[in-house]
Amino acid sequence: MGAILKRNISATGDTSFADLEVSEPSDYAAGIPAVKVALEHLSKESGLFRSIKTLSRMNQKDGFDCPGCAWPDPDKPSKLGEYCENGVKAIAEETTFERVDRDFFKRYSVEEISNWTDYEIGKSGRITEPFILRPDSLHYKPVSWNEAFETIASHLKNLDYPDEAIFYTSGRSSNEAAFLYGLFVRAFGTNNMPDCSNMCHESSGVALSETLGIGKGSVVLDDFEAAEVVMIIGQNPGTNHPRMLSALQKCKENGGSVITVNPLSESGLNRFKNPQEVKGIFGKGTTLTDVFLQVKINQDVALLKLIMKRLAQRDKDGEKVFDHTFIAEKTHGYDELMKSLEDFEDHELLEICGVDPKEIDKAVDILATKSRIIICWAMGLTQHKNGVENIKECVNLLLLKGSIGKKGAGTCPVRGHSNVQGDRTVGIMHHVSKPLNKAIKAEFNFDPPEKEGLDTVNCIQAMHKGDAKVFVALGGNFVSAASDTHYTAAALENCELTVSVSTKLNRTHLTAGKTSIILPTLGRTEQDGGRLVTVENSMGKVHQSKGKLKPASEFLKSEPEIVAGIAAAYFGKNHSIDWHEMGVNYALIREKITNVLNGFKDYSNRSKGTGFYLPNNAREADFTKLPGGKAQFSVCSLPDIQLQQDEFVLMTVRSHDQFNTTIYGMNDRYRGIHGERRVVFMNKEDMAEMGFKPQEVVDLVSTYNGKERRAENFKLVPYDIPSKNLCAYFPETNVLVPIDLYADKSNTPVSKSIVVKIHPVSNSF
Ligand SMILES: Nc1nc2c(c(=O)[nH]1)N[C@H]1C(S)=C(S)[C@@H](COP(=O)(O)OP(=O)(O)OC[C@H]3O[C@@H](n4cnc5c(=O)[nH]c(N)nc54)[C@H](O)[C@@H]3O)O[C@H]1N2
Ligand SMILES: Nc1nc2c(c(=O)[nH]1)N[C@H]1C(S)=C(S)[C@@H](COP(=O)(O)OP(=O)(O)OC[C@H]3O[C@@H](n4cnc5c(=O)[nH]c(N)nc54)[C@H](O)[C@@H]3O)O[C@H]1N2
Ligand SMILES: [Mo]
Repeated sequence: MGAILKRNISATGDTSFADLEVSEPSDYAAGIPAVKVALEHLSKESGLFRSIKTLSRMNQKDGFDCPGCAWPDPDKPSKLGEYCENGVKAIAEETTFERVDRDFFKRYSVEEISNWTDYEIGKSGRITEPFILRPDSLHYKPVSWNEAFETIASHLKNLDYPDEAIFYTSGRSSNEAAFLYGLFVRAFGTNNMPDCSNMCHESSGVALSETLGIGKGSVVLDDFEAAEVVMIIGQNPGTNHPRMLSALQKCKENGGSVITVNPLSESGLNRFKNPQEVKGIFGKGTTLTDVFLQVKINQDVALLKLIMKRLAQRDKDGEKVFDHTFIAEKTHGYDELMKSLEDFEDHELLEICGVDPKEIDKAVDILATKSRIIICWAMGLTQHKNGVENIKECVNLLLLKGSIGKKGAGTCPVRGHSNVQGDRTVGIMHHVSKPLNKAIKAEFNFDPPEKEGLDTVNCIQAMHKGDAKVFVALGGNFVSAASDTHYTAAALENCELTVSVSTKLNRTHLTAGKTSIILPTLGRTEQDGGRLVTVENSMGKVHQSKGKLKPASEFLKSEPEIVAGIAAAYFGKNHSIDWHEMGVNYALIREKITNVLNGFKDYSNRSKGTGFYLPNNAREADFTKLPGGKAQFSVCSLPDIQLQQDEFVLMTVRSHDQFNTTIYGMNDRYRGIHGERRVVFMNKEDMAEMGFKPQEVVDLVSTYNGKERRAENFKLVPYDIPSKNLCAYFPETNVLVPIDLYADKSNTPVSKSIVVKIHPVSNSF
């Protein structure tokens, strides 16, 4: 009999709340505190001298791409490079002095580590060599690279069908690593390639492909300087894309207006003190938001419909509000859209969205008279049941104004991971692309599988049922990022083998399959034998990234080497693809990408310096690929949100001190939270009405489809949030997101609209 592992799936840590301090939310972002906090994080993790050297290399032409978010660098970077507080924290995490080595795993069993919080697990440091957890063991043990690759290959060979394996990708992998991985998975014989995008911007991809013919945004960075209006809806750039604030500052300096749509008044969108300018350090900074539309969670469609109705009325009254030339030449479905708007009464829409009518008047005035409009959005729109329609409604507004395919205007889905967009471009997807399959066949002489693969939600269900038995992850922290934590953990533990290619330890390594292997890899910042890789930013520009620091351990391999190692072990020496050579020679991978995909001509050369843009039909206002050769208006319905008297809608968001499941620290400075993450923001009047007290300890309970899901021990914090809405941090609240509740068409879990009840905890004080 083997040893039995008991693993804690969602350790809560100390629940005394002794360190929690609540203050007023900040009324500005960045400034001196941002510089101070950034440097504190970096010098604590990796020493001051090394920190300065690291920063001088970030986002420079010959340096490395920031491993944080996907916001683009300016074409002419400043001497200092361009970085932000949270980019620096991402670097600090990667360049830490702490190590997860043989001694570490000898000292701590998997069970012990699983009782730590995600913060504590992450802080244990960089993984130094491959480790294996065997079925009869309570501890990870060192394993050679060779044995690790052979073990993976033999598990893959033992499967009855290739579709019994799952190959997940997070969004930090380079184009080279992702292409090679996608090639191996297809050669192996499955399209089971879920990725973090499934939980992220999948709704954007679906909505934009159907309406504009490309699943990516249409703007470039310079468009922000030329825009008359930037609308930021369901996105918190002050925390998640801080470098975007400089672009908004330029827009404002050039006379543009910013309209913000959010249930919360996020500090980063109020005022920005640019730490790279003297006036940003000593002055008052720039006011960013001109009009704040405080919408109820997931009632953006009602708000957008109301705005469009009001604009349509003014257009009918003879003001030149809509771009009728553009509508006639470039779009389809205008009449249907106009007619559908008549189904709704203004006062109903107003009540549903909950926004102050005076603020809506201001927004309508701005939108009526301007035509260069950019709409930016992120998870506040995508992670709802109707995520796809949320985005289609934004596209409707842009099309009415002729705001697509011209300077200073367009769509801007702000991407998450630094190369999530590039990974998709080079072939990480569960859908079948016929042209891609054809090109792969022509170049590599094998038939890629033609059956659709499983996305994130579907692959979890398949592992849970036992239909999938091997799970391989190129980066990421699957168990903590995905919905329904306990269900997902059970799904992973049901696998024969789980494999994680990782830089740092995380909970997925602990909720592992019967056998589990951790393959440690180089981070973005680290030297890769003089080689460089390429990445694509949120605006479709591809450029190089070259690590500069000494690797965390001499035993690490790069991601392409690891993928090649698995492929070579699986296919053996005499396969028609020379996997070993591909893992060594990244220029060869780039040549193959050029041969297989459009837009990569002269790839290696053109990615030097500031890089090159990939083709983008929406940017050129070319809709010939769409039905009738036209961009498509959509008729969207209002979401169906039915709440009982004691029910609330909960959105799960990021604090200022985390990158997804990596917890940098315990503060959320801009929202006034210090020393604790287990808090729930709640409307003050709701609190009084329900008889709750500030800082009362409660459980959050969801009862979707009759199944109870509970997140225990949270403190209620009174906050400026619409009535019947709540806000808490992910990943602690992922236990509440039902596995079977996801967006129509995109299957994105509904992490931003979970119906919950609040249960008082008897021992609270
Ligand atoms: N420092 C840092 N940077 C990051 C990340 C990180 O964790 N840390 N994560 C990266 C990733 S992968 C991603 S995808 C992005 C995420 O970037 P964001 O989408 O900005 O991240 P969230 O914290 O999920 O914030 C969602 C915002 O939408 C609002 N919101 C929620 N529901 C609604 C709604 O129904 N309507 C409207 N209008 N607004 C709503 C919330 O109040 C919040 O301001 O950031 C990337 N960058
Ligand atoms: N409730 C709720 N759930 C959510 C969200 C939400 O808003 N609310 N957001 C969703 C979104 S937008 C996303 S994108 C997903 C994120 O899902 P993931 O991408 O799976 O999660 P991350 O936390 O970004 O992954 C962190 C891990 O990646 C590894 N890592 C870091 N750098 C590298 C590298 O360079 N190479 C390799 N191989 N590994 C590396 C480290 O081991 C680290 O522990 O979460 C989703 N889950
Ligand atoms: Mo994301």
